[in-house]
Amino acid sequence: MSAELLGEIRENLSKGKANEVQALCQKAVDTGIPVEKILSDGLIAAMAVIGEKFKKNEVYVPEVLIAARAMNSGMGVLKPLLKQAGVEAKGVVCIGTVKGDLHDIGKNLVGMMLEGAGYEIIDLGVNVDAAKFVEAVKEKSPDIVAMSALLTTTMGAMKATIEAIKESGLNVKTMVGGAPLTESFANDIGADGYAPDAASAVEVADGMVA
Ligand code: B1M
Repeated sequence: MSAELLGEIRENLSKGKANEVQALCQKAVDTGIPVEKILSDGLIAAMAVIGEKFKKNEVYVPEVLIAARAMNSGMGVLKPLLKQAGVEAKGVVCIGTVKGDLHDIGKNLVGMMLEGAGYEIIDLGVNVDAAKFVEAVKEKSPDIVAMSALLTTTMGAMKATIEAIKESGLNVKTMVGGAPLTESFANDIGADGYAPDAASAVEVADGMVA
């Protein structure tokens, strides 16, 4: 029964059926399946499959966004119960698109995939300058600062942000990504990690908090 229900949650999430995922999560809770199990074997497992398919170009941005929306409606049921049960997020990620850059579709996708993988996401939005990242790290003590840039002209803002974080003496990992970036650029600016796409961002984050 429990395995069947979790399978139904995965199947409906992968089809982006938000209402069904929400109802099935509620049914799973009512049936007595532990909330952590519904999260890990239902929602997170399904998002991981979507992430892998996205990486292989078997599904595209719209499907990922629709699946993430379905995941969010399931999370609406689980979140308060996870809090009550004292279940900790895998890690906390402060994410933002860097100064001068207003592109947020990729950044949002990365945030959704990370959330789907069990991270708490603090979204700082777009056009985020170094001072705002530093302030967020001081206030929220995240494990990872994740920066996105889509313009060659804003890649330099990542370097400035990493330098500002280091100068402030804050102990936080930094991850960068976005279409114009390369791994060698990420290394040059002193980032702790680089991910070419949203699914890889989860792998990189997992490596950082392990
Ligand atoms: Co703009 N834009 N845009 N744009 N735009 C590009 C990026 C561009 C390549 C188009 C082109 O000329 N061919 C070009 C940049 C050229 C360059 O510098 N290399 C460009 C330009 C020039 C501009 C303006 C300057 C245009 C102008 O006004 N003259 C202007 C800049 C505004 C600003 O930011 N200050 C501008 C404006 C806009 C819109 C507002 C109209 C809109 C953005 C809407 C929004 O985001 N809310 C827009 C869009 C939509 C695009 C394109 C068409 C699509 C970008 C996108 O969302 N892709 C883009 C051309 C293109 O890519 N075909 C273009 C889908 C998204 C899922 O992919 O963001 O790459 P992406 O994210 C991926 C990975 O990169 C990675 O994972 C994601 C999922 O796999 N990733 C990370 C991203 N962040 C990550 C962070 C990580 C890890 C992975 O870790 C932290």
